[in-house]
Amino acid sequence: MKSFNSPIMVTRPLLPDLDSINNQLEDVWENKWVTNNGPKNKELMEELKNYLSVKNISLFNNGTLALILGIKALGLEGEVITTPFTFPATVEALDWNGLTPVFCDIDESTLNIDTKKIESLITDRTSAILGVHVFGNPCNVNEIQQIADKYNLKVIYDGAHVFGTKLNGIPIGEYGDMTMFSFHATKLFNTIEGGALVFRDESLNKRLNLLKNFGIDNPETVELSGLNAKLNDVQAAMGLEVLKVVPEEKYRRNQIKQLYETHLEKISGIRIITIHKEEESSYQYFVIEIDDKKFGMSRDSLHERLKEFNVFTRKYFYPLCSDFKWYKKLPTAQKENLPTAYQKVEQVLAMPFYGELSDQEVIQICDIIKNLSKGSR
Ligand code: T4K
Repeated sequence: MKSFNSPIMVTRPLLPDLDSINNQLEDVWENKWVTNNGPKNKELMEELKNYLSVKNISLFNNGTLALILGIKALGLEGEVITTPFTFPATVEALDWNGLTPVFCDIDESTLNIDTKKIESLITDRTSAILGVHVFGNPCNVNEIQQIADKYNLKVIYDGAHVFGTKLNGIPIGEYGDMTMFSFHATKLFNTIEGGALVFRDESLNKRLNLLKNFGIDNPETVELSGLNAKLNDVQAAMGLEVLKVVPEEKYRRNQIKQLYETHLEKISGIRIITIHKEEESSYQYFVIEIDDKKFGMSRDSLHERLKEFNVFTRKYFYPLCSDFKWYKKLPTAQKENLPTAYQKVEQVLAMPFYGELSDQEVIQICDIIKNLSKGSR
């Protein structure tokens, strides 16, 4: 089996033509407004409102701070029901708000919060449900909303993986009270580091602007205790150019996805988790699940063996957040309460997935996997 000459990583940042960035930077240099809600920031905000088809948006210097301050703005208290199968930032945002996560098991098909198990976790301390659209697969938003309406709970989504996704023709940010998007370098749309909140209640705009700017209302009034979480104008300038190349990147990722499907679907013991319905998806990740008995090797072994061929997959999201040492003792963090999450976290593998991968490279990755599988031994 042929190994790659240079490493194939799980992703690569989408970088527009350098000349286009230089042109943008010339504007920033010219107007000398480089942060604190400058012209490029405002321009990006308008472009994103359009692209995401949303009314209310607020930009931040990363997705984690966006989520922390979004939760703060909503004034949540007590307990929040969430998933253990996510990037640490999701639950860390609760922690930084003094909230207790209540871990709910996940759906075995989408790997998102299992809506059938939410209701039994609700107590008189519950204030919200925090769902994550894991790997780009949307949560069961309608059922989550029904439960939230019944118990008068807020609904927040960590939408780090669903930039531009539509569900039933409706922009994903329209669901729930608030959705966070991450614009990190590893995301489909990036500002190197960055993030945004989209939200239903227009009056949150004022509060979020205060929260991300030290709580300063005007030069003589500090209204509340805030943080510094502003997206600067150099990042915004980058975003303006990246946004232009997103459609082309999505088109290419769709081709890569189809190529992976064609070659991996035939291999026993592999299930493709990321469905990516045409045009409605973010094409953020391409993720598979390994059934060790049928495949003939565990996910961990495959992950290690692929490195010998210079292919660097990722075991996102291992370990589960419920396994963090500061949450381990929570009743809802116990293994017996999270059987599906504990099973899936040992089986899931994120494959290299970015537009610059060539067809040949994708086919070679699939051939290596096929050759490592039981069927070919
Ligand atoms: N919620 C969810 C569900 C999330 O997935 C994330 C972030 C967040 C919240 C928080 O949003 P932010 O605060 O980050 O906006 C990466 C990202 O740092 C993180 O943003 C992302 N999720 C997570 C899934 O992936 P790592 O630790 O895996 O990153 P790293 O440095 O290992 O990079 C992954 C691969 O990307 C590298 O192997 C190669 C490539 N890469 C990366 C960078 C940074 C490059 O080629 N160039 C680069 O500059 O966390």
